[in-house]
Amino acid sequence: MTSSHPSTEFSDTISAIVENHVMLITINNPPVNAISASVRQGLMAALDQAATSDIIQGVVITGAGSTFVAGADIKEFGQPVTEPTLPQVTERLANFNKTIIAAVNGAALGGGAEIAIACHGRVASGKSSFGMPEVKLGLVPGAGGTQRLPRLIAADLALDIIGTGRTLKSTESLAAGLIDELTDEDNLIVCAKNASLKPAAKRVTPHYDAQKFANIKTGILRKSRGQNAPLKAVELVELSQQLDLSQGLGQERQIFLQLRDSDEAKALRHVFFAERTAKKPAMLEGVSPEDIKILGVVGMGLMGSGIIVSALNAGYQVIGVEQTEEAALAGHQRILNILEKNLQSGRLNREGFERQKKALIIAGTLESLAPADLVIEAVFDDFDVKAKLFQALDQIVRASAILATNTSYLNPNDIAAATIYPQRVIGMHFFSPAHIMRLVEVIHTSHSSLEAVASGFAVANKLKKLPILSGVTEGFIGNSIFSAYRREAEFLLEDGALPHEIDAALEDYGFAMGLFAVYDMAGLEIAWAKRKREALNRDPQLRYVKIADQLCELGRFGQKSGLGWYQYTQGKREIDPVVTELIAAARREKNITPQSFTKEQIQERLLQAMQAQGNLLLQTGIAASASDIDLVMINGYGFPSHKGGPMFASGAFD
Ligand code: 3H9
Repeated sequence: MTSSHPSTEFSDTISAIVENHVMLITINNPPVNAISASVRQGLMAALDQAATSDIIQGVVITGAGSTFVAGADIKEFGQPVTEPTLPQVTERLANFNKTIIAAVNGAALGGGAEIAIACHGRVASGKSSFGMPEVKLGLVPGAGGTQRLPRLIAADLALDIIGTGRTLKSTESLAAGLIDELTDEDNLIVCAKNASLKPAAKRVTPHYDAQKFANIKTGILRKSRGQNAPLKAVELVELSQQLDLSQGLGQERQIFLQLRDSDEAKALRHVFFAERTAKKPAMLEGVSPEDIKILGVVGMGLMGSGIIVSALNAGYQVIGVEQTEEAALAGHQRILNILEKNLQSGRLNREGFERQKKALIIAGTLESLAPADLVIEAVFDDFDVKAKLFQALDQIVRASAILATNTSYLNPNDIAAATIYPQRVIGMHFFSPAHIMRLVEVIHTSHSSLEAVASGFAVANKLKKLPILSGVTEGFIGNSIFSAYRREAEFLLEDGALPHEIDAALEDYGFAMGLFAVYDMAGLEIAWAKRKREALNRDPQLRYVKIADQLCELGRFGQKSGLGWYQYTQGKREIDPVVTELIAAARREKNITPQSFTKEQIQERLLQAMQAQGNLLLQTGIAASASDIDLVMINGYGFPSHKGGPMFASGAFD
């Protein structure tokens, strides 16, 4: 005989229905069922009823929609803590007097994963995933995750999940022992209900591989670069092996609360919301993008090949064009090599690999681009070359197809003006290697139609990139700020700092590598050629530092020539007295008395230079928001995300 009661609302986000002695609690807090105060209160109220009811023998918790629970409500983090807290909720779940099963219907992240592992068992559908991404927000799991996960699955894997913030697919979760049963979506609730009517399984903490644990720890510490949260995550997982559960939970709470109010967490929260805001630019509100199915890419060098790989990954049909057979062969091979690598690493399965190979057509003539809906050019950065190419495409592709230039420094307004339909020309400035780097600056020229811009934006989104809108100015958002930063670093050289001091200050701030070391790695000759081209138009009144030119004149092109801003002995970077003397001579020539700078002073000057340029871009409408500028510098130029970006770090959001 079945018995059923009507659904009860325990809060505006929690409802429950009792059927056949099982209470099914549904968390319904769109869009991602984040754990707000209302979710916590509702859960506790539902549990109160389940605890005392004679009818209820088991409890199932699930999420409405396609997510289980995406974690604590990040919007509540700046505010005072209200009870019941999430640790109180998970503690109640773990110690509940009736079996509680999580029916994991989608992503269980952060506090969502903590709710799931506090339950006595987990049944999940193929759409589920598990992760504790708190370190990416400058936090550690704060509702038992650091203590319960290493007791549920091998501690080395728990450390990996907590310390890196990576997400496990359902099959990986099953293999790890994180879930007990994987089932069809349609059977999820029935299976969970059945499980809830059985006594909770007795669990033994699984063994783990101490060597693996040590290796994972080393990897996390190496990558943390000035961030505190990953170090604390490691510390807490280690403590889970030393303390009893309640002591461990006490430590976790203390550390979580300290981190929650840290500058690192504030900065990373800013980045989190900046990314979500960037997805919906005000300029494109209500504008429908064109339906793009076939992408053309002209130029299959490093950049073009990377763009093609991203497009194939996103499921586009791609036509790649190169002028010579040799270049086409080389480009094709480069693309195949990347696909092979993706296949070997498991990022791509055999079926996907074959599908992607088939979706690519390589052609030797522009005429083959006739069916393309959007053509991206990635040819030599020269105005005549690009203008002629677009003029030729005007005669080939249909009038509504979009033409995107990948230029870094040319003026896309001029390129557009050289074509028959300038309104369909936009910029899509990819960063190299384009199949890896997330950032794409989508450039609206003074001629671009909003539909063309929206289409470029939508394509970049589909490529799983981070598109940021930019107006037209020299270097767009990123290179324009980078130039200001580079210029200031060179002023600092003349004013008294040495390359290794500036680099040390930057690395201390959180950059993976200092500016001068990066220059040496990338090679100095391309920027030198650009400076020589610009020399005629340079305002002689402006301060100009010629040390970089002098290095190139001496044949010091960076690491590959063994000499650059540093000298390299067997690949090892060392201070070079020749460079120190060049700098001293530059100071003497300008009568500059060198000062000594602390690393904080160096950081401050560089930050201020970036911020001043950022403000200029905002005033002129080139950048839509300060948070867009932050995202560009973090995702394209190595600015440490845990500092929030140059605008955030210099107080633009205080
Ligand atoms: C935590 O759990 C701490 C605990 O250990 C301890 C506590 C004591 N809160 O990304 P989308 C919003 S820390 C509030 O575009 P998708 C988001 O802002 C948390 N809001 O969708 C956006 O809003 P809007 C650990 C959130 O499908 C909308 O949802 N958890 C939260 O590409 C859609 O988001 C995480 O770090 C949240 N937790 O991706 C997970 N999450 O439409 C963070 C999302 O107004 N979330 N929103 O702009 C994610 O990774 C992705 O959002 C997810 C969906 C994969 C869930």
